[in-house]
Amino acid sequence: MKKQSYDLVGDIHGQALELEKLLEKLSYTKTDGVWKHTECKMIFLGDFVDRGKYQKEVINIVRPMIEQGHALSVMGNHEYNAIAYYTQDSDGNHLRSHNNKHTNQHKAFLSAYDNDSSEKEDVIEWFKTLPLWLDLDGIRVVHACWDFDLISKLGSSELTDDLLHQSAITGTWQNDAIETILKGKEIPLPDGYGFNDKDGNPRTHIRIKYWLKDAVTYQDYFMGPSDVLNDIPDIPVVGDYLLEYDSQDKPVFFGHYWMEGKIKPLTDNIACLDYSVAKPGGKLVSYRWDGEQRIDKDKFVFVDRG
Ligand SMILES: [Mn+2]
Repeated sequence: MKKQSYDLVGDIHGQALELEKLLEKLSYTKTDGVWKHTECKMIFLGDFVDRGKYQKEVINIVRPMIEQGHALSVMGNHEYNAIAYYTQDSDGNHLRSHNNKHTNQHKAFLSAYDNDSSEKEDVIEWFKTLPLWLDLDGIRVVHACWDFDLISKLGSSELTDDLLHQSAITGTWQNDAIETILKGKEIPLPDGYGFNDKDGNPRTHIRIKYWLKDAVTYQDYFMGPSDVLNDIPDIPVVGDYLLEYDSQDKPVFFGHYWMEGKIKPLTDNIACLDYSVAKPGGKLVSYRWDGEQRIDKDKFVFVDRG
C-alpha cells in the first residue's frame, strides 16, 4: 500500500505570514478557516511560539489543522518551556523559574496571551497534548535529537504530569531525556576546558552534531557559533557519547538548529528543516515526503522571511 505523504515544516516561531505563504505554495487551501490538502498531511516539527510578531495567529492556523486531522506535530522546546513556565510544583514554585532570562526569552508569547488567562491556560493545555516524537510508517520526527536509548527508556511519547515534574529537576534521567530530545545532544568538555557563550555565560558542555559519522575532535562535533570555535579543543572526543543513526534506519526529520546557507539533507536519511525564519535572512523550510528512504535534495520547498 502506498504510504501517506507528508509535508514536514520546520520551526515557525510566530512567523504566521511566512507559514500562510508556504501553505499556499504547497497547494493547501483554506476551507471554513482550516488549511488542508487533498492528499497530504502536514507535520510540524515544533517551536510554534516565542520571538515572532504573530504568536496567536500561528496557533490559530496549526491547532485546527491538527485537531481536525490535517496535520500532526511534535513538541518543541519552546512549547515545553511555556508549559514549565506556567506550571507550579507542590511548593508553589514554577517549574521554569520566572527569572529575567526566561521571561525575556518568552516575552512575545507572554504579551500575546497574558491579558486573557483562560485563553492562555487553554493553549498551554493544548501544548501538553503534543507528542515528544513521532515514529510513523517509514518516517521519524523529533524536535532536536532522535536518541534511541532515551526514547525507549521513556517508552511513551506523552508528556505526562509526572514526566513534566520529574524533568524539571536537574540531575534526573527525565531531565536529561527531555533536554536531549527537545534541545539537542550535549557532551562535556575534558577537565579544564570551557568557553563563554554569546551571552557571556561560561559553558563546560557543547551541543554536538550527533549525526556525524567520521568526525573525531570536539571541534568537529561542535554545533554552535563559529566565533567560539577557537575555544573548543581540537582533540579527540573522550568517552562514549556519540549516537549512531544507521543509514538503514527510517529517515528522521528535526528542526531546532538555526541552520543557515544552502538547504540540503545532513545525510541520506537525516534532515534538519529549521533555517532560522525567526532571524532576518532566514527561511521557512518544508520537505514533501512520499515514502522514500533516501531524502531527496530536490524536494525541499521554502519561503523567505518577509
Ligand atoms: Mn527549538
